[in-house]
Amino acid sequence: MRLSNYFLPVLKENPAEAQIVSHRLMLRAGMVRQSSAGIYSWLPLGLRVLNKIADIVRQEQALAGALEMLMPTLQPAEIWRESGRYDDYGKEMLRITDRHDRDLLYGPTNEELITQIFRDSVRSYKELPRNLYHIQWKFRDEIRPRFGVMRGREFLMKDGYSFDIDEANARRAYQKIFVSYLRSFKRMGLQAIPVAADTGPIGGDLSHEFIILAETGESEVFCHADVLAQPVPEADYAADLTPVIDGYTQYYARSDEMHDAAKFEAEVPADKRLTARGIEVGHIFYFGTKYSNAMKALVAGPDGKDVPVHMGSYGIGVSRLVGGIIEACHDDEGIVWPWAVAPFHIGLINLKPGDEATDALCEQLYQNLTNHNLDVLYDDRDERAGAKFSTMDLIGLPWQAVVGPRGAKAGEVEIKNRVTGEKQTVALEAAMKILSQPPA
Ligand code: P5A
Repeated sequence: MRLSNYFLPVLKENPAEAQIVSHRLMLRAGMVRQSSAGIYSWLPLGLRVLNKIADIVRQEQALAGALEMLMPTLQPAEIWRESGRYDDYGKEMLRITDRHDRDLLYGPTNEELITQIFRDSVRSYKELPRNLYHIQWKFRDEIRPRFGVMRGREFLMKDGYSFDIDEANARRAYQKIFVSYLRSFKRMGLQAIPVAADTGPIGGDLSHEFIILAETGESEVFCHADVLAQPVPEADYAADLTPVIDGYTQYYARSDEMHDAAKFEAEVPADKRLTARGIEVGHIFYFGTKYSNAMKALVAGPDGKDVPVHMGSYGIGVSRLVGGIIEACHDDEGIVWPWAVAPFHIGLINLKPGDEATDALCEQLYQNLTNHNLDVLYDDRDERAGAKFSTMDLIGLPWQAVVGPRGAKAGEVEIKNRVTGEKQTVALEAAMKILSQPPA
């Protein structure tokens, strides 16, 4: 992508409304713009990151056997009356009336809608297990939307739903998603801590939140430090996952909502007690037959008798993760993207557009890198070098490749590692090799 054709409205000044670093940097780097409280437009650079995160989620869900679908943002009120949540949900639910006076709502989550689809389509245990998910915008009319995309009113969620014949099978479905979430967050460059959680308005008795550590996080985590040393599991979903899950859940790990100070002190030796702030990036639930009973989602079991299906639901805050990753990955100059979610891998800076040798070397590098499936943002604008450097530092692409007239004559490129700040000057071929790998 040539920056001369791109839409990257960066801000020089810190926006006064942004209280935390990720919000500030997302506005300054031209990733998002607020349209009203807690509702954002995603500009091209921000959307690229959002899509990269969603794609990692998709790949890991596919490995775990979950199927992607797409449900609408607007839902009929009736199904929420059936489950009993229409009134329970209160003011967080945005209610809408259409021209025929029918009650609709902008979905805050999709347990009811997926249960309706399931009950109308599946009749027998032979069609189980199933796990269906979508990545769709949600609306919750939060009293205090804040911290940019971290606590929005409209936000992008991956939400998945599992269907099983009994509790034992449903717990296995839960374990698979537990593993897939650890793997997904790891691929985004994050270490997520699974903590025992409250089920809130979703319901059920088994639940974990996935929390990444960040000073500005809204949650407080109390855990045994050894949770952080657990290995990221393999995607071996045919294996018994209980040992992997036990590896994590054997230790005390809770957020403020469920914290029990006496238990924490009794179970965790003083030198292993970790208390920190964090961001909830995922939340999973096993709630048994809560919705299938209320909404009559029954399947015939092996003995021919109808039984309510056992369900779980699994959420990842896709748009929240964009902010969460920035909280974890930035420095004084700006964002420092992990390779896997970087909007572009390489920022190519032409120090003298119009200079024949410089243009030629830049074009060659741009074409070669692009042909190798690397995402390159080529700053071909007629701008001051200083402004180009600070924009690249701000938007945080993992590599910068700088070409000026002197280097161009010698066929050389200056490469900067955005993570370490380290610079090296190399010939074109060596540059290609270095730039095609994530920086160390
Ligand atoms: C699980 C999937 C649910 O809604 N139903 C379907 C269950 N869980 S949850 O914890 O309420 O939300 C899942 C994740 O969505 C993110 N999230 C938000 N992100 C931005 N702004 C918000 N206001 C917001 N609310 C929830 C969180 O990452 C949460 O873990």
